[in-house]
Amino acid sequence: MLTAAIVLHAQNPRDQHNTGPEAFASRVLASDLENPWTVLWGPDGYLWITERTAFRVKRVNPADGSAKVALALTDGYQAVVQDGLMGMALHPDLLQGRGRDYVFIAYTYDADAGPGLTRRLRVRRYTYDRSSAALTAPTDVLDNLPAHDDHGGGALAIGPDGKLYLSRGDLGANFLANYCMPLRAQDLPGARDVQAKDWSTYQGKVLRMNLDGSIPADNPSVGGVRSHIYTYGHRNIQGLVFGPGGRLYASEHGPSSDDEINLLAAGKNYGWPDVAGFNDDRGYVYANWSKSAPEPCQSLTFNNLNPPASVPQVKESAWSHPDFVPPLVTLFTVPVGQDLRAIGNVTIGPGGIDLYTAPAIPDWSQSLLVTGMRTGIVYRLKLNAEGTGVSGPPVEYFQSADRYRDLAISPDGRRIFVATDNFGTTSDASGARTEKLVHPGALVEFTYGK
Ligand SMILES: [Ca+2]
Ligand SMILES: [Ca+2]
Ligand SMILES: [Ca+2]
Repeated sequence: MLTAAIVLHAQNPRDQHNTGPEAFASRVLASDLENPWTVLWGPDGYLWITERTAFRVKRVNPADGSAKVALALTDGYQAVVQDGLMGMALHPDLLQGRGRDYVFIAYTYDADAGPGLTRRLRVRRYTYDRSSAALTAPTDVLDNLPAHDDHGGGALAIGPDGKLYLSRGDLGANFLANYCMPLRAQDLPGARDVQAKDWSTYQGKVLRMNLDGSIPADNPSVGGVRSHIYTYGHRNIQGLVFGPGGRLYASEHGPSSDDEINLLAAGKNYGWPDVAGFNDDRGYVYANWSKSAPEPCQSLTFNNLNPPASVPQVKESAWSHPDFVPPLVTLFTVPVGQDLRAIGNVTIGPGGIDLYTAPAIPDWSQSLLVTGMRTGIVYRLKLNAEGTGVSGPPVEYFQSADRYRDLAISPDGRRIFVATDNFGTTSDASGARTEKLVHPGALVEFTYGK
């Protein structure tokens, strides 16, 4: 039996490690952060961090870890693990003396002024005031975006086209406590919805907006309607980064398998929930709990991998769409002939994504770096020359019993800063599940060549 158990363990691709050879020194730069979510290297040479649960934007000095609070938001609402102050994007003109010292944030709030709760997400612009080192002059960009208690997306990026990109998750529909909530990642707005500013279909999407929140004239027409929707069919994207040629890469959570790295293209369909990862019938079948019949969904007990017969199930290969785009890579897909129920989840829990462009580390230039929250690993994925694919398997770095949430890279490419969750589940060095985090709520610095 022992031999069989070892074989099964080895079949989980998440536990078949491919560790990079480079040496790094590490130190904890800051250890008092409250659920950091986004970390960016700013034009002032500081690390700009959002604290999800504290609703703060902090600027951390990379020399000594000292922090200054640039913003303490007072009108947010946060209650669960996928809401609060999440995404942040720095305008490329920030601190360039061009009068556009803009910082954009995405956060959840309660749209019900009374005792009721109406969860929504808002994108807001601030202007950074250098003399007071504070974010001032709040201006709402786009609000009333659907939000819920799970799968909140929330990644924000500004493109070389001067547009804002925002990920919205599927709100956790058709899953766990929300198993009877219809999953709307494939739903698209009609012209009248857009006219009425009804954004209720903006779940499971990536949105593209002008800096004032309006719909860009060159947004794709999806299903015959132009809206904020840039791409759709997403489960939960928590990382966005632009690469050469204006290419936009996303890190997306899969269900029990098939976390994805996607190259986003206007108007395309990324498959969820009909397909997870590639259209390969491996480890995933779309079970639509809200359509259970004749037993109503509410009468059922949720079981992700064993839905009862009343729940309609559709194989991936029974679905096709002309605009479907498969991921560049998955982390990971269930091996051929293997059953997810036997090997366990093969997901990494992808958080943030960044692009390494410096020459400092040989062979690293034009690599995507992705954080694994569930594995405590940073994965490096080398892009091909065109940036349209990934060459070779992911290479692993920095393994620690930590939930690596997001990362930033110093401009010289010698230092990588990784922000960690304060609580949750990850893996220890043996791959075993643990909730004992080594560096909760921290910013850990890894310096190359030491
Ligand atoms: Ca309220
Ligand atoms: Ca997909
Ligand atoms: Ca699949």
